[in-house]
Amino acid sequence: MATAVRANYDAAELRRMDSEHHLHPFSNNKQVVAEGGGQIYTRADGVYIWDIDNKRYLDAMAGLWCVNVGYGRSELVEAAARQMTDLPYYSGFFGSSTPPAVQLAGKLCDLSNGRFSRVLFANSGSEANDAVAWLVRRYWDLVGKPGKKTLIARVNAYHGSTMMAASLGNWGQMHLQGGLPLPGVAHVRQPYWFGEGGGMEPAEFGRVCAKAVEDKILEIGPDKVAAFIGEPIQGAGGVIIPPETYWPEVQRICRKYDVLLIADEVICGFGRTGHWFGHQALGFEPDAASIAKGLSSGYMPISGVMLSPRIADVLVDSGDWHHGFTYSGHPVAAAVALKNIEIMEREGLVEKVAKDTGPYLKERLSTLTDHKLVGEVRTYGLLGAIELVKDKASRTRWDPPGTAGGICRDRSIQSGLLMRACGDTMVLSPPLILTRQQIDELVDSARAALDATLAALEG
Ligand code: PXG
Repeated sequence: MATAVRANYDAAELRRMDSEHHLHPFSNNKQVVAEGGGQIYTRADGVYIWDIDNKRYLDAMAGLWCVNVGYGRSELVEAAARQMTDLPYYSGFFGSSTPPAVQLAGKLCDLSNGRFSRVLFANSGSEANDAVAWLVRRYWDLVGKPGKKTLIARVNAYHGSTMMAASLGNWGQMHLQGGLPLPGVAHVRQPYWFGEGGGMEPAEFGRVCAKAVEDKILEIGPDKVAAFIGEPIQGAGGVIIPPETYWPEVQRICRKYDVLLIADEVICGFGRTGHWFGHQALGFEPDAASIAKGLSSGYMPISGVMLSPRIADVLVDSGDWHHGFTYSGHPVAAAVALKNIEIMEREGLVEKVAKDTGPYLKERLSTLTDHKLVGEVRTYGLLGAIELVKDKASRTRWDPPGTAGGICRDRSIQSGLLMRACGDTMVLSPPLILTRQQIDELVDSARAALDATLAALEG
């Protein structure tokens, strides 16, 4: 376990270089420069992380929704070191392979309970979604339906930052800033009951949102639609948990029109929902799934596309497959992912989320609904959302959006709790090792941040 950091830098110099040379992803870089550099973190252990000034935070986001087994896992370091010593790199191209890549592919298919039979590896969630778009289009070519090219996704989805992944997503300013979407992508409404359900019961609203998928398929023409893609629970969109009716109905519609169903499991996979995969929790059976983040708990970059036999067998039978990245199935990343899964199994982390900490987080976080700022609290496994509204009864939002969320995030960080704001929704995705005591600590800190936010808004 990491206790101290080897300080081979000068903090002031590091801040200066950050401000002068580092273009931060997804950041207001002007503000970073104005503040003389960004927030620099130097070490972490369990669910806690320390910044360069040695201040400790409870990382309620597990990095960016990924450090599922928590920080400071020396077993993962050893797995990486061992693999680097044996064979630091070889590719999966031209029929080659390495033991960890093979073992990981097999293990992942086992975890899917037979739903998936093959895995194509990549290095990030964005690459996985890019690849899955390529792959489903190729599938339809091979089965003699080359017209089926369009992918349907949802508004306020996040699927990544490559040109195709950002096209599939429809989040924040990405389309505007990237000159997107690329052709062949269409969007439908999201199953966001609190924000858009109006007077409808959740079950009815779920069916209405699923019907939007059917309407879009019919508008484009079933012979032109390749697939529908969605996160089982939208993450970056604000932890949007669809009504129970939604996914089974979307699946029925996709089957009816022979449209492939893709689950983006980048956040929902690997125990986050109390199941190995989010689709198992939400009750649907996708034809393909993209995975990343929790696959290696973020210790190494690795992602993949899991394929059902329906797609996999066609691709295999077709012979040559012209797609891949130098680091697809990187042996060090695969070795770390394998060890990460071994840790999750050995410590029963998925069951722990399902039976113990998930229900406890639900119970404790829902106590915040009495707060004047809180319109709704949502949880599923160890995913949580606290949605801030201007007026509870009418569900009136903040104008401009993010007014309350930005303040709450800053107050929360100041008090030592790392929470993220998606607009005015505070989101939580803590490491799966979080204990009941740490859940209490998290909820107490969140309430203090809400109080400080209210004071700032009313002050
Ligand atoms: N799909 C989903 C569902 C994601 O959440 C990606 C794909 C892309 O993965 P990569 O590895 O290419 O980043 C993601 C990533 C946020 C935030 O602000 C969320 C993500 C990434 C960065 C920030 O909540 N999710």
